[in-house]
Amino acid sequence: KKTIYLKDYLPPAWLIPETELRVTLAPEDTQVEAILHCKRNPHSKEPNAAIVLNGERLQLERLALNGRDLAAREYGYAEGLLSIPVQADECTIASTVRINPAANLELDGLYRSAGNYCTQCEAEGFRKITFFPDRPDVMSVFTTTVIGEKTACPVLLANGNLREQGELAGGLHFATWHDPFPKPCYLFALVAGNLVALEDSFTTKSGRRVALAIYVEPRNAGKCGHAMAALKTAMRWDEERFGREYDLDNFKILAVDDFNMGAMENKGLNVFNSKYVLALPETATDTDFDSIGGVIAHEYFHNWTGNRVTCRDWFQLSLKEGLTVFRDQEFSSDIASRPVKRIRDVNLIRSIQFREDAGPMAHPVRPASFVEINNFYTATVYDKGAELIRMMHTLLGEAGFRRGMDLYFERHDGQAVTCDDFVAALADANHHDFTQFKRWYSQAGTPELFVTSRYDAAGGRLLLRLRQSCPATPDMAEKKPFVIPLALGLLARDGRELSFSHAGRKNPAFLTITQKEQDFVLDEVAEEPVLSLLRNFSAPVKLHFDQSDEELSLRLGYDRDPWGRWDAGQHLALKALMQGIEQFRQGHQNITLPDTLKHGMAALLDDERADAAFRAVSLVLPTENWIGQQMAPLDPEAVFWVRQRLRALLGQELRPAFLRHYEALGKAAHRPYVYTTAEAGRRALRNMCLDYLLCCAPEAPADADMLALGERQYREADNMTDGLAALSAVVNADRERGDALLQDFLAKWQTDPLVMDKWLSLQAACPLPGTLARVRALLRHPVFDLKNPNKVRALVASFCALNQRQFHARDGAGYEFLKAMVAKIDRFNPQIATRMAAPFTQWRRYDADRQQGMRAQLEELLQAEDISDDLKELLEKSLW
Ligand code: DPP
Ligand code: ZN
Repeated sequence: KKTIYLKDYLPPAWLIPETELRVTLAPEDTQVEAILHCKRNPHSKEPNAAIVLNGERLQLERLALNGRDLAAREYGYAEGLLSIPVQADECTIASTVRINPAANLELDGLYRSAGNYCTQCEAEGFRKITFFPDRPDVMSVFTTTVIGEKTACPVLLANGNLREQGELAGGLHFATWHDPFPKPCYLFALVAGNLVALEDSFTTKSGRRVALAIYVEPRNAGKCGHAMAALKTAMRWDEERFGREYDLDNFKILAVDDFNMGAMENKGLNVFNSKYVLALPETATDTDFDSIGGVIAHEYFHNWTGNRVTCRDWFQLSLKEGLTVFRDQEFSSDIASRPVKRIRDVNLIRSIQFREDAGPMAHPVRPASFVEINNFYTATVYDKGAELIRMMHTLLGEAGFRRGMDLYFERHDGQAVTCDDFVAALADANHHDFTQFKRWYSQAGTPELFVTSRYDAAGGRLLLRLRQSCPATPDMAEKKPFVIPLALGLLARDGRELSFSHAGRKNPAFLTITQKEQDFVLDEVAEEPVLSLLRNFSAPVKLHFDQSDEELSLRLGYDRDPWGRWDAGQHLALKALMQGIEQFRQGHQNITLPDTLKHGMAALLDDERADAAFRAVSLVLPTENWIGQQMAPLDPEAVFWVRQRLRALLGQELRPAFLRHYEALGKAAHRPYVYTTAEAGRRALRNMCLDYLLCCAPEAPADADMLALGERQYREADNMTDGLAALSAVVNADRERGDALLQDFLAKWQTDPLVMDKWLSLQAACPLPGTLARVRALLRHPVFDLKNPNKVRALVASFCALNQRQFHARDGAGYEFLKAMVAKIDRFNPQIATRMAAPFTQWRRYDADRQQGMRAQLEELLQAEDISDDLKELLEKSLW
């Protein structure tokens, strides 16, 4: 497969205004008959072009042009492209192909999960179902007839509204679905099988009734209530916040256990990983409940941002993903805790996206080239993409942003467009110039912002000196300055918010940085302030600004921006961690806990003004990933050791406080379990206390009383949140006691695949010695299945990406394990294999031995025969 470039984009030579499909299902031999109504594109730059259709793994039985069968010499077929010369400007192409869904283990195209049929077509799966111009700028009105056995497939679904259904000879039946909205084929979906549905309805703001249904295997009936409630909340929210109403007669969701991604927004027929649908208090944690709400909303919001207005080409993926992530973030913020949502999202950006941006796979939010598009469903395209939307929202304000969105939909409904078109709509609706801002779309790498300040007491002025730079990335050496909205506030030494003015404006929420070096003067500053910079993480940059422990403590206690409080705490902790790491590397194991950190954390724990969820998330020390990014070379053992040691010290030295809150929060519990923001927050804080209480220094034995506390919570829990938190705390503290609980958990839940994912993941993430041997043994456990992506993520990714201490063990056994897994999985599911290989891309950040260890595995993988294009792209870019 060759590299393709954004600059080579050409409009399609042919359009397909209408498509008729007739799919006759059989596990190993499904027949797909397609009729494509084709028209030359008046905007094409190739006036006499042949019709070119994509097709892979298809067994072609018949090809006809305007009703006449074509002989093999009348068309060409090579490397997945079928080319049919046509003289006229309009024609009809009919094809009949056969495919084998049962053999489809890459889970791309039409495949089987638990005996049911489903499809995944984004990005390029439709070409594995039938011959078609498989590119998002060819939008077609689809009419789909699904034919299946009445007994095996009582339910037959496709996109759109039901037009007809009935019986056929031989125990078969059919259903014909018509989707009136032209769509690219990546949004096509077909579902069939023995399914049951939770049904409901939603009345739109204009009074139309929409039938809602969530389809699952019969054993999962009764687990869809939360997903359904979330869907209805999301539908209402999109009407209220963005004025977007749903457009079909029905909205259907299918949940399957075998799915490469989280979920897929096919028009009117979303297909979901069951992880993001199924939930009962006994089987799902509060975090699961949260993410179900977020993903249901995300896919639903795609109906407008992705489906009604779609992408011109796959370089524009962030057009729909960045924007839809922004929308789902806003949804979650509006229905639960805005600060906590922001903190979680920023943690993801710093831990995952910044690292990606600094590695060999770095790419701009709108990539300029790629080999395999599946490799670009990344934190950069999704989450940094959402940060770009958020910055534009900041620059325009809520009302201006909404005006821009309205103009975007007005201009582009029914079209396949670009990120430039989106930004132009925001700009035109507000007469705002985003020309320089757009560098965020084309320049990869994380900008660094260096700030110094000087207070001029006589003039009551604060002078800010700012400098920005952006490291080189593999695709680009020199970066031009970015537009950076820097939100800020000033604190007095007693914690009050201080007022100031800038350029004649009173207390502006942010300054707009546009130059490489830029000075700002803030006036009317009554006393020397403590600065709160980058409030609410107003731009995805690394901020370098020296603040003393005292200043950070003040912000941790009093910053009016909750994100700023959290960030100050992270900063304070990071200073302690880096100091400890320095000592550890010099051979000292007796790392001590700085008083400022201890007192800051203690005050936060006791701060009843702040809600419990905020306190819980703010008590978490910086992630290993984020700490690791401050080090060169990265020493994962030191990072783990010192972080764990500081956690254990906090747990010991603040034990009375943690115990007091633990007891009080337990008494305050609502019984039985209810999932509400307040109750989830209370559980989060209580479980955070438990986690600290059970935390012991590396290689030190756990405290017997605290272990007993964890065991008691495990036994008494009436819900998965509390049960799993206790299980995890005990497992990480003590092998033997952990094993006893793991046995109990297995016996209780072995028939529930999603709960077993938790069981696997917890064991793989355990930092205690012996975990790799455990993981290897679990590969042969009956609940494990290498063909199931959730299982692979639970075991392999939890070990290789979450358990950095054991994965990076000096003997290289972790590397050997990952290589073997990647090689094995790549033979049947390249997308998952390539995702699993991600930890190897970071090899250059480590010491010479680990570098050598990882590099050798990358080279070995590359030398193997027949590796997928997906994996090959990752390996070549990593080794380059
Ligand atoms: N299904 C994936 C998502 O919604 C890709 N579109 O992000
Ligand atoms: Zn999406």
